Amino acid sequence: MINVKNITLLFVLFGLINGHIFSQEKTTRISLKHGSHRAEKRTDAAMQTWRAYGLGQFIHWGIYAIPGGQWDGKTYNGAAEWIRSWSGKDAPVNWEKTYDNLYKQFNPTVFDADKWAEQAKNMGARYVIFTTKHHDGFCLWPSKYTNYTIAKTPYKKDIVKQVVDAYNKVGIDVYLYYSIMDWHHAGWRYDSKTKEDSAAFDGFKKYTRNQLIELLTNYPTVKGLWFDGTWDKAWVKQAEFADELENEMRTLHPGMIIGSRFRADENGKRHVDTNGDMMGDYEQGWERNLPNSIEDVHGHDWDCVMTIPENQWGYNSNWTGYVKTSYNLIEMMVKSVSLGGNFVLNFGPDGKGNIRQEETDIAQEIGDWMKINSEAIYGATYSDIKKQDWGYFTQKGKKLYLAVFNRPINNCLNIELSKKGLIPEKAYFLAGKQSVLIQDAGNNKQNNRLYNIVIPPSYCTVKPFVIVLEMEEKQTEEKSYQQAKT
Ligand code: JFZ
Repeated sequence: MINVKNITLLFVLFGLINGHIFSQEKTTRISLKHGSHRAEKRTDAAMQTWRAYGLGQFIHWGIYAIPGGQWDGKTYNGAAEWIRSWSGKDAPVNWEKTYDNLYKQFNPTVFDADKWAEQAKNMGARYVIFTTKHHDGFCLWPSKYTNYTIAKTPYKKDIVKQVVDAYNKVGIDVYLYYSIMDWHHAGWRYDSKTKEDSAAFDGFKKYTRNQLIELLTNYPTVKGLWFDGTWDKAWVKQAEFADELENEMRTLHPGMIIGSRFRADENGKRHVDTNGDMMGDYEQGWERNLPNSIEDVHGHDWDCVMTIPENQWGYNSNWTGYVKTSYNLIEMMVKSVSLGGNFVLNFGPDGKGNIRQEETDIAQEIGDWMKINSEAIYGATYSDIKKQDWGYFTQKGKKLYLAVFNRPINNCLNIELSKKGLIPEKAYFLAGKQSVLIQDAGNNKQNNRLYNIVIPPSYCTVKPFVIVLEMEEKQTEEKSYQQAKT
């Protein structure tokens, strides 16, 4: 007799026998109403531009920059822009009465958007992501839909507009950061379980839609939106609403770029939908964290957003813990590009609009490096060549860039070229174009070609550097024949 137990057993056995089938990629696709809009990567010009950026700047600015991680002489242990969420027995109370009035003091008299843009340009950033509204709900543009904006501060002037105009003027593309989660809006809910909750959340949804349409209308030159604060249940349940809103935004603003952190599908799946397809135009999950291999990237476009200190996005007057150096950050940028992604470095200006000295120095040092080596970054991407311990490969057409971070004592940068039909023609430093010896090191067991690119022993530097390897498409038969004769 077939009972439930037997059926279960049958399924288990069937499952074991066919385990390899189930563990492979799903072949049957579920039809989704609110899943990804496309299974393939975008190929349009706007997305090609995005892909070629290499380096971006993030700016977290808002009224959290006033306390800068300190409240009533006490230090908040989390990220400075999260101070309003500080709770527990030692935490100050009544944020509604205190933090939510900080805007009355917001008067960034030294804020100079042109100066920021100039610095970003000098660093080599080709796009900027700017916080219009963070989790605290305060709006840096004069939104029609709330009084909780820059217009009600002593400063009054539209900050988003100044940033957009200044960055556009120096040729940097602007993306607007927008947090869906909003600690200030009366209708925001983490979850909505009751009728009252959903009525309140409906109001919040309208507000969100209005503000997003407002941002795209007010600042038509922006290239896209960078969403955050979308992980809570109440929002995750809004698959239909968010999908419609995405369509509305894309219709209003053709070519715009949105990451994978805006909306969930109808099963609550985020970043990738139930079929495994990415939601949005690129993967937006590399947060202070980098992929280690191309497999980690799953063929997606992606960006990495990175802080200079450990986990501070908004201004914190007191950076503690390990603070990255410019060479750490340059290595992360190169690694990002070598794995086909963009690298976005965060800045947190203070309450007056000043960019702190540590960030200024780092921007300068990255800029100095980029002035010489940006060819290995802009428009360059993943190269299907085996990674070596001395550093990273990036590639643009037939040019390979060898970015050296760990110089070998023997000065030999070994490379292994596999079944490519490409052989190295000439090698030279990106800085100064001084040529570098290419030494043929024979074949290995897999019959791949090995070469040593020999750094002149007299070459002395304390900085990471790049060697260009120009490749030619040539038949390798002749060479292997000659070798066979010896
Ligand atoms: C979020 C914010 O909470 C934070 O304040 C900052 O704005 C940052 C850029 O974004 O923080 C996150 C969001 C997602 C992850 C980690 C931190 N994540 O996916 O690992």
